[in-house]
Amino acid sequence: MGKWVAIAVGFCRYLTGKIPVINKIEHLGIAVSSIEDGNQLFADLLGTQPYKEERVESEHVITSFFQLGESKIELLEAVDGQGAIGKFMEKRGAGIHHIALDVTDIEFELDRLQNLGFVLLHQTPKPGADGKKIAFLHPKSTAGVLIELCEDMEK
Ligand code: CMX
Repeated sequence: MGKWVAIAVGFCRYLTGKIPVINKIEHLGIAVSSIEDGNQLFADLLGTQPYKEERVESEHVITSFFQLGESKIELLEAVDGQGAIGKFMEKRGAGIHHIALDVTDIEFELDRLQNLGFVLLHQTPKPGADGKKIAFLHPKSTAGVLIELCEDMEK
């Protein structure tokens, strides 16, 4: 089954001229109990200040971002218990929450990964923090690691 799906996907790619492009780890998402304390901790650790702080209402979080070479670290504080971060903090406490991969064409990657058997948490991308279109894969289909795909909306 997997082999035939891969062949079919390869054939579609040949027809459409599209190839999967996953560019880099865009950021690591780290859940913290307080964005203020997290900012202080990571500013000390990295020797640099966060370049932005942003509230994302749809995700029930306040986020901050540190640039780290080509990648970033995103800190996430839950503003209430309703979102994914609130639930994660309640269950596991602070720690690495997700790995975000920068992709060139998020719709294409979602299609490709679903065809390969990965479980999508979002069929279509939605607006996320830091000017990105985002969508997640279920950690049960990615070795227990929550994966976010993101595409720069400002490119
Ligand atoms: N990494 C790895 N596993 C995770 C996880 C994470 N971040 N969050 C939850 N899980 C695991 C749980 O441990 C649990 O495993 P078990 O069944 O073995 O106990 C399973 O997934 C189900 O977890 P849950 O606590 O019952 O939580 P839900 O099913 O309600 O939701 C998830 C889990 C991943 C589907 C949900 O968090 C989600 O949809 N996430 C995507 C959106 C998101 O994370 N937004 C926050 C970031 C926003 C941003 O970056 O701006």
